[in-house]
Amino acid sequence: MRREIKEKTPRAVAAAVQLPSVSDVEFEASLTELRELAKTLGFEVIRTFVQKRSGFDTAAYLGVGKREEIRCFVNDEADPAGLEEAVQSAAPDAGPIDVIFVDHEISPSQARNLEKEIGCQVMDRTMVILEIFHRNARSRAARAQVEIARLGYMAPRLREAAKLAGPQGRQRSGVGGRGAGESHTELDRRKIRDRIAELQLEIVAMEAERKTQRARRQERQGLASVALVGYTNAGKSTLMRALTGSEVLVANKLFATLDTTVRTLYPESVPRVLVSDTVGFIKNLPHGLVASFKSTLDEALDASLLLHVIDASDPGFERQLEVTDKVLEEIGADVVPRIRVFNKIDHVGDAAAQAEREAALRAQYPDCVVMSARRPDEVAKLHQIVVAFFQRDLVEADLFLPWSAQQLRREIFATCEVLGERADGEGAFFRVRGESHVVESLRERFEPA
Ligand SMILES: Nc1nc2c(ncn2[C@@H]2O[C@H](COP(=O)(O)OP(=O)(O)OP(=O)(O)O)[C@@H](O)[C@H]2O)c(=O)[nH]1
Ligand SMILES: [Mg+2]
Repeated sequence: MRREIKEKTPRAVAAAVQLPSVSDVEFEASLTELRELAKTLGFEVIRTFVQKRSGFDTAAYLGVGKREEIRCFVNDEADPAGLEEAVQSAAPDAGPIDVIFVDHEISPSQARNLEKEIGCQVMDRTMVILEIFHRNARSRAARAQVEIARLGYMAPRLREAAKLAGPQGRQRSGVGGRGAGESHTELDRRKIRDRIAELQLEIVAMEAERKTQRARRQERQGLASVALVGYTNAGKSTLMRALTGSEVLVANKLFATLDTTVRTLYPESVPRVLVSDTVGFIKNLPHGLVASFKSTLDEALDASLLLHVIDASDPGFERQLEVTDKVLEEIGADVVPRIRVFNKIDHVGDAAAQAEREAALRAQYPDCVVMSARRPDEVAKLHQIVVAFFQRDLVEADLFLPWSAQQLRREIFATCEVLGERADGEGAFFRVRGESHVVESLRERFEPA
């Protein structure tokens, strides 16, 4: 009885075409990632079908033979060309296949044809990513941005559905406020356009609000800020937690973080450093999402330093590193100083393998940091490196504060490091270290003209 009540994990297969320009390693890494994405959505991928082709099949992405093979597998029929697989699929735990995941963005008509022929739902890479973003979006801004991207993805697919429905899809005029000869789809498309416009207005308003907040924050706390950027699941939020002692969401799934969070580096330093956690990158991020998440990544553009976090234990880390570099370039953040942080070194085999990987990384990327977010001493070292970066430009100076202005004493301690203090009949003398503009503005305010 119990077994029947228990919800079954939906089952799926994955499929991909390998183009001649794509190496085996790259192809495999991308497929592994697709299966990871599917898992994040709660699916169990029980089989992967691959095919080498000079191009995608215009009608249905995969070639005829491969489609037939998948159809047989999904429908549990004997495949004349692959009897062995059919036997395998007839195992007692076999259940229906709910979805076929495709590792490229395919056209609406390719998806429809594939769906009809194989007899189960098709989800392409873009749709999978959109769905994950949709589930994980928390803030109002993130939700609006994801909805825009989803609507943009859906619009041409509705058109496709209408084409298939044929002339019956057309409705007589005047019904339900529809214009003359306007079909359901046209109406839906108009609704989608209106909704997108509405959401865009909302986002503009929210952005304006955020800009003011950000400006206020920077004014209040100075400009020292560092942003954690990098591929999804690299460990950005884990490092954020470790560096700031805060409780941000950490999860072993893709795109756990969709909003930028900002916290103060802890233990606090002079100058105070703000750390922001950002949305993770991925290969072929749907275009709609690149644009809509630009505002989230703007935080990275504002930062004075980027910590580019890379999962050193992932076999595909080099590809992931390139993707992040490319996106940063696209949003114009490639001019921001950057430190490469190779994380999860604890996850690279045994001690010998870790040492070997570390040496290789250091040779290839001078000035990089190799560490594990799970080792407090290594987190402390990263903390030091960040602080040192912001202290590079600090100046030492003497400040004099007359007794009449003692209420400003707190401000000195809040914004500078006080190296020494002595007093005489007139007031107090401070030897301080701080950012030059901070020291200058303190001096202007304290010292009588
Ligand atoms: N072994 C090991 N695991 C780590 C390390 N850092 C993070 N992880 C794990 O990696 C997974 C992903 O970590 P997150 O911090 O959520 O990754 P993220 O980069 O914020 O991911 P998104 O928000 O999805 O972009 C979690 O299961 C972490 O516990 C590390 O140094 N070593
Ligand atoms: Mg995260």
